[in-house]
Amino acid sequence: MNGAESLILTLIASNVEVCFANAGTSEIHFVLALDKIEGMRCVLGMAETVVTGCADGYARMAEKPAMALLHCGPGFANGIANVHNARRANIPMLNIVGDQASFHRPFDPPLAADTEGLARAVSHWVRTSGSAQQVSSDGAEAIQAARTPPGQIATLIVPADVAWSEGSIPAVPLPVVARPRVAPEVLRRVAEILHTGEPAMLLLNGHALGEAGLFAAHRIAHASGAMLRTPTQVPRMARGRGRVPVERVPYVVDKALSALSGLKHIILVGAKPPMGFFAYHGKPSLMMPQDCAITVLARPEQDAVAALQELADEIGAPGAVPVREAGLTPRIASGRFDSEAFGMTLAALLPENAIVTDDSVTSGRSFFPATFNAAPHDWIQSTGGAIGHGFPCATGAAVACPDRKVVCLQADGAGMYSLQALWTQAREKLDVVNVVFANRVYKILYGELRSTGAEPGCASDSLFDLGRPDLDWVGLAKSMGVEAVSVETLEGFADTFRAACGRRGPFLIEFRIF
Ligand SMILES: Cc1ncc(C[n+]2csc(CCOP(=O)(O)OP(=O)(O)O)c2C)c(N)n1
Repeated sequence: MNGAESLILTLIASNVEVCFANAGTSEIHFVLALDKIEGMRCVLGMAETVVTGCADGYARMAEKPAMALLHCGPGFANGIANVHNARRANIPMLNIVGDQASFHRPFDPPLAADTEGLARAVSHWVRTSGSAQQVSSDGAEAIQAARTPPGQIATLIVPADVAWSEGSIPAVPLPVVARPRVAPEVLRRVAEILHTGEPAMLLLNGHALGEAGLFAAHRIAHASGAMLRTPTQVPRMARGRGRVPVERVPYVVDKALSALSGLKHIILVGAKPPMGFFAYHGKPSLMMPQDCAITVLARPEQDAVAALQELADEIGAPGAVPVREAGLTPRIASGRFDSEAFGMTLAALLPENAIVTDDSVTSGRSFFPATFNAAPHDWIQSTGGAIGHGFPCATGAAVACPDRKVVCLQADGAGMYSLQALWTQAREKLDVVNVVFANRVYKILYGELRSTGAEPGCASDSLFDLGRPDLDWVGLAKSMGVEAVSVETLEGFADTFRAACGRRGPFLIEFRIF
């Protein structure tokens, strides 16, 4: 068999079941291998940022990598923003990048690029496979690297002659590395801090945001009085009625400083210290009191859930602590769009066990507290700040979880980066309700500009206003095979969303909020 075939067989044996792809000539032998070998679902993304965003959303929900098949350096480069988002969320990602045949590369053909250099910038593990004999074991190592906690980006570059050469055999899958445990002395040290009674906060991230981790953290908070928070954006969080409601550290520096004022200790549980997204003149980078100490309970790759459970036992927290309702009561609101009112309306209508992908930028600022009491669901955000994550992430999540309704909350400017994902949703008949917040501006950037004390001028209006011509989201969606409706009020949204949730398949609601 050839290198491409042995690699595909190795991936299938390693439980990689889906290939999100945008292939070219250098990947033709992979496509031929996929034609010949059963066991891999192939999904086309009509832009590489869709392919990598789908692979990210899939892995967040399936908790294992898909294969992202990309074309040469430029194809990989097109997908980098969403590889970056996956890297920032510690998501397992496996990129297979086809490239120039090794004997052809010295002629410097048009698509030759520093593919390794591009890959290295965003990957934890990079290799260019040297031969057909080697490529399957390279693949097994790449999967193992991707699945190494907390989740890594592995990029395997395969020259075309490595893919087409004969004499290869599949490799044996490699074991998945377990999360290392937190040392008992670290648990004791954190327990001592909590026993002092000084104001403390547990900052939770990664797999600590699953139901078990949140519940253990809740026990600790109950017994010690410590506050619980997540970072400003969450990679995936179990939320809704019966789950522990935990607020995020606010995005705006002054609001974060006020929310965390008075703290003497921040205990990191798979999280980084609370830094601002950006620096602002005269404001601190770390959004916490100057005399607050930082202690690490669990690094991102460690078993934070076990650490939280052991810490709860160590401080004598009761095993069963009722979860109190927090946040707002779900209800269908009426009138024009308002972030909080929309959140309450969504909370009233969100189907049980839904997956929410949130790339809603300024429109979504109040969604979190407003949806604590929705039906149980998972909430996914981009933690890398590269916008254009929502549509593809929702698409990949829907491939991973065909029995769950996916709700994609998408700002319009960010949505334009990767709207081709709608076509993939239609092609694959995925069960996604997309909600586009059409304010027809880059609102956040107007806000950043005004916060300097300036008023927008001609240049800022040219750069931050999305009108002239106006985007027609209903037309865009329909042209890609997705049914769509435009609404202007919360009651209109509620009716349309309810109907969209009552049917299967992709749907788009343009919420006009200009
Ligand atoms: C890949 C990438 N490019 C550019 C930016 C800079 N940026 C941040 S927010 C934003 C505009 C967001 O506008 P929109 O999605 O319409 O949301 P709104 O601010 O209107 O709520 C831009 C261009 C970014 N964060 N990521």
